[in-house]
Amino acid sequence: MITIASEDHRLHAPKGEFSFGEFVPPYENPRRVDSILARIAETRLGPVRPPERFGADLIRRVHNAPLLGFLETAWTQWQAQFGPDAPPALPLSWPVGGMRAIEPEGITGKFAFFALDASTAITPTSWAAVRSAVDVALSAQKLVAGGERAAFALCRPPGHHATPDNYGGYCFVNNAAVAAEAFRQAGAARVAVLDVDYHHGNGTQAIFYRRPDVMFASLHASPETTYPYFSGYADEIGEGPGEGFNANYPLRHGTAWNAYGAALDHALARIEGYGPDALVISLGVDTFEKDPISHLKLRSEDYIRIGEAIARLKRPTLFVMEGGYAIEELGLNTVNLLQGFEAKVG
Ligand code: OKP
Ligand code: ZN
Repeated sequence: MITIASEDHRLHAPKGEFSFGEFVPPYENPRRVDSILARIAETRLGPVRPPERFGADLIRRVHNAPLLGFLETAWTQWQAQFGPDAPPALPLSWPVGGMRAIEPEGITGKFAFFALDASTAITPTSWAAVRSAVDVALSAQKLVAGGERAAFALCRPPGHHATPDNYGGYCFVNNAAVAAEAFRQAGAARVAVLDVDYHHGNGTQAIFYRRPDVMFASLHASPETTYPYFSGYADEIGEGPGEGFNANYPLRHGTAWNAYGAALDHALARIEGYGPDALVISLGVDTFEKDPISHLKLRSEDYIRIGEAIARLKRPTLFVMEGGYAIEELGLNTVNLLQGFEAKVG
C-alpha cells in the first residue's frame, strides 16, 4: 500500500496541553509519525511519497469562513496582544448554554468562541502543518479515485473533531471529511466514513449530519464518560435528508475484542447495505489497551482483524490517520491494521 506523508507535520509541535488541571507535554506530537514511518519501513508495507499541493476549495466546502479566517491569523493576533514571549495560545472560557454566540473582536474571546477545549494549542507554524495534512489526505484520495485499491494518508495533526465552525481535540481541519468531499467531486455518488478512533468523530458527524450522500459510522468510547462528551450517542441517526445515514456505536470503558468486533460487524453491515462507491477510514488506534489517554482494551493483534473486516467490504478505501498515543506501539498497531487489510485484498 502506498503511504502519503509530509515532513511539514513537524511545524505543529506545541509545548503542551491542559490535561486534568496540569499543563503537560502534548500527547499529540511529531514522534507519532516517526513511530508509524519506522514500522512501515520495517515491514516494507510499501512506498512513502510526499503530497501534492491542493488549493483551499474543498476545505471551504467543509468548514465555514469565520473558522478558517481565525485559524490562519490566530497566532499573529495572539502575539500582537501578548508580545514576543506570548504564552501557549489556548482558550480558558467558552460560550455555553444559551449565551450569545457572537464572534468577539478580541483575540482571547475568539479563542473561546472557536475552540472546543484547552488541549489544542496553536503555534506560529501550526497552520502550515494543518494545510500539509490536508494535502496528504487529498493526495492519497487522488490515488484511490484514480484506481488504487487503497492508500494510507499519514495525516498529522488529526482532523475528526473539527466541525464546520470549531476546532479542538488536537484537530483543526477535518482531513477525512475533506477527502470524502473529494470523492464526491470525483464522481462517487455515495461515500461512507467509518471512524474507528477511540473518540467520537463529532466533527465528521456534524459536517455530514443532514446529508444522505455521505454516511458516517463511528465506534468510540461512550460520551457518558469520554471526550468529546456532547456527541456520539446511539440515537444520533442524522437529520432531515440525512436521517438514517449516521450510525454511532458507543462502547463502555474496558471493552475488548469480543464486544468491539461485534459492533464493528454491525457498522460494516450498515455500510454494506448503503453501497458506497468509496470508503474513508478515520484510523485511530487509541483503542489500544496501553493507550495513555484511553480506556478500551484492544490488543495489537486485534488491529489485524479490523483491517481484515474492512477489506471484506471490497470498496476503494482511503485510510486517514487520526489518534493513537501509545508511541511505542503506535506504528505496530497502525501497520497491523493496514496489513490485515492487504492480506484479505491479496
Ligand atoms: C483526539 B483524537 C487528555 C484529554 C484529551 C482531548 C482528546 C483528543 C483526542 N489530555 N482530550 O480523537 O485521538
Ligand atoms: Zn482519539
